[in-house]
Amino acid sequence: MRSFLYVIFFIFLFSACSNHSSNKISINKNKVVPSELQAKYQEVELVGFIHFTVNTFTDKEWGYGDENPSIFNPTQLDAEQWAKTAKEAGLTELILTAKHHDGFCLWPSEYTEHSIKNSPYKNGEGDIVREFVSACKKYDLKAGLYLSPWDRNHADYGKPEYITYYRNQLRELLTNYGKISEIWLDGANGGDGYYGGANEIRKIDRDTYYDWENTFSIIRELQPEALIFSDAGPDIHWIGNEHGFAGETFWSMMDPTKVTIGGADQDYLNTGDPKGTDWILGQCDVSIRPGWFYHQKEDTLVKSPQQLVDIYYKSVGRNAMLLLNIPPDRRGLLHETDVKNLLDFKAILDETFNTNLAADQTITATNSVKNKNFVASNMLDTNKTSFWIAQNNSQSAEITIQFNTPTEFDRILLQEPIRYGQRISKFTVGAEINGELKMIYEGTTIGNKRLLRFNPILSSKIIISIDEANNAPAISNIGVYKASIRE
Ligand code: FUL
Repeated sequence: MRSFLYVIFFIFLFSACSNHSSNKISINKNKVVPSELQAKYQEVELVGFIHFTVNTFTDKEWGYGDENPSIFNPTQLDAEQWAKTAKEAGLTELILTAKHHDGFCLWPSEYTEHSIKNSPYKNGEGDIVREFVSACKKYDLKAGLYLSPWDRNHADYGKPEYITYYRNQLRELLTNYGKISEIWLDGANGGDGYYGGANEIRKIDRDTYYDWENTFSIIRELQPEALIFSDAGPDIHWIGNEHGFAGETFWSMMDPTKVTIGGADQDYLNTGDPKGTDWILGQCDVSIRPGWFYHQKEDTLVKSPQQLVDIYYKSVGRNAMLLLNIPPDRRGLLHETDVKNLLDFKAILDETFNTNLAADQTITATNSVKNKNFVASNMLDTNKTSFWIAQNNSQSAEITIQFNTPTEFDRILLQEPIRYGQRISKFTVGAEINGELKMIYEGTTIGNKRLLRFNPILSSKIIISIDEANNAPAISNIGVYKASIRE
């Protein structure tokens, strides 16, 4: 009896110790991880771009800077229509071109006459930046602003005085309009323009002229929570093309010393860098129309809902964010076709992704860390922060989903818990079809979200094999879907 009690006591002691030690297991974070602001931002996936200025009225893409402000006259402008549509389409932020390359300002800047204050819009009393920010607030959207560094109107462009002007404008925008979530800096820089009547070509040195570091510190000081977008980050970077496609392999890390704003290697931007020293999110900008600004002649060329869905797979589904441009027309409204296609795009995504066919199925994994907080079932729950992770020293693992009955599917979603870093660089997906294991997908990176598309299969077993990773592989979510017939 006595020895029996000893045995019970030792079993109790052992399990208490192992529980204790398992709770102490520390999950190694990668060296390069996102800031909390970046991690939250990436989760929102979809952002809208609003290109609107004198170009809408001159039918140009790049205004020369010599426009007479009197041409700017939207007759039915309704920023709430933009915001309401964006909200219904699942976008979480809108970014407005407060100033494009023509230098025309959509707010009554005190530093220039080339603005809305000299236009017929609201008899010169209008402020579209304010209307935009209020509409975003009403519909619970974040509001970002585009302030073109290149200014084809300003007489001082190319001289040091222009940098002071640019910073003054930035201060106006960042102090007078409440919370701004993103400042968007395009890379188009220098060339011909009006330049206060000089009508000449002005070239600048991209590396030195703008002194970006000091401009960025103004942004950080005035709006510490605003993320900065440019070719080179520091928070979000251009994806290297304007089709909305991230690379098949896409890392959220990058080496900012290898890129300059306006002069970056587009292939590098398109794939990111597994050895990158900084976490910089990828954002894929693309327009719903051929141009960035509204042109009536493009009314028949609006991207279809299916084309937009394809772009979604190649941007959000490749670990980047989608920044989709929806340009208001001369009335100041989003065109009916653009609205319809955008809402249909959202409806198709919902049809495809609303039901995770694997939700109640059985999931197991090899090499799992011995800790009840990181079990395989975390990959199928609806909690976004829970995850499964392999043992500290492993770089591979196999995850199996066993269905109760054969199930038809053609889409798989995979997500890594990016707050711990982006780890996986090689994986395959196999499925048991008629009792035989067949390879259905070979992939590289996963990151925040990876969406796999393949022809429909009927199977009751999926095996995801993670073959290479820079740290113990971890997965936060797996989804299995049957695509909407409208895709
Ligand atoms: C580019 C600009 O030149 C285009 O006009 C557009 O604004 C695009 C989003 O960024 O750099």
